[in-house]
Amino acid sequence: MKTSFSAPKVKLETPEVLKIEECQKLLEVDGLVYLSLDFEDPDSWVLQRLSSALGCPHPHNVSGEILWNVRPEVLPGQGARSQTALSFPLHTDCSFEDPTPRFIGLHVLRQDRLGGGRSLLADGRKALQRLEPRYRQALSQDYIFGVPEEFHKGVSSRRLPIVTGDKLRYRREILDETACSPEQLKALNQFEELLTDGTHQMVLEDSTILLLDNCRFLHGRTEVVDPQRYLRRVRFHEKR
Ligand SMILES: O=C(O)CCC(=O)C(=O)O
Ligand SMILES: [Fe+2]
Repeated sequence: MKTSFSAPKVKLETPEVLKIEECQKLLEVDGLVYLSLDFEDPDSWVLQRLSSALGCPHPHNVSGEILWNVRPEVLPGQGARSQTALSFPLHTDCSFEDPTPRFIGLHVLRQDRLGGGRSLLADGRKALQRLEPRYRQALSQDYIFGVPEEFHKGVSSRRLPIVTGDKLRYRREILDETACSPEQLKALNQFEELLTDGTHQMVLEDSTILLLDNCRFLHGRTEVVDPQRYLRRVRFHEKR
């Protein structure tokens, strides 16, 4: 695993100037952008504004909430993994939904001050380019994605391809590997190796926002150590 990583950076000096075009371009070309805020934003106003200027926000639940708290407030098994202190292997968000939100954003209200909760990032497109063509073909076939219980909405699994053109969805732990062909399993293993090889660690600092192309970059985190670590998340679709 590579240890340091330099995402394209944008500095916001005031909430009046959100540099939307610059962010849009960076998301399109580089697949990610790391913003630092020179002002207080306790309500994640910037994150909300960015998500609706760059796309269409995707509600997290039936009550239509756009912002989701990511902090260690439940025990493993009692809610969404993002709300536990557990580590999170590389994944794309909502991999089991169709369509998946194209982008995600994370606003850091308080970083883990005890050295945990480090972000893991991997450019899935680069991994796909290095994958043998027959495995790329296998990843374009349907896999069965289990829908985590807390997100069921009446459906417990979906058949979906991991790769569609140059877009991908991925979360290995919810794939039904017993339903995979031997070729599909080999493809998963090679893809995972390439991802691991290209994984970077990044410490997201207080008052920053990370925007990711969720169909290109995979993200994850190491175990959260600081009970006060606090991020807010948005997901959003491309503008139609
Ligand atoms: O806690 C983090 O750094 C990210 C958690 C995560 O993957 C998510 O909220 O989607
Ligand atoms: Fe995630």
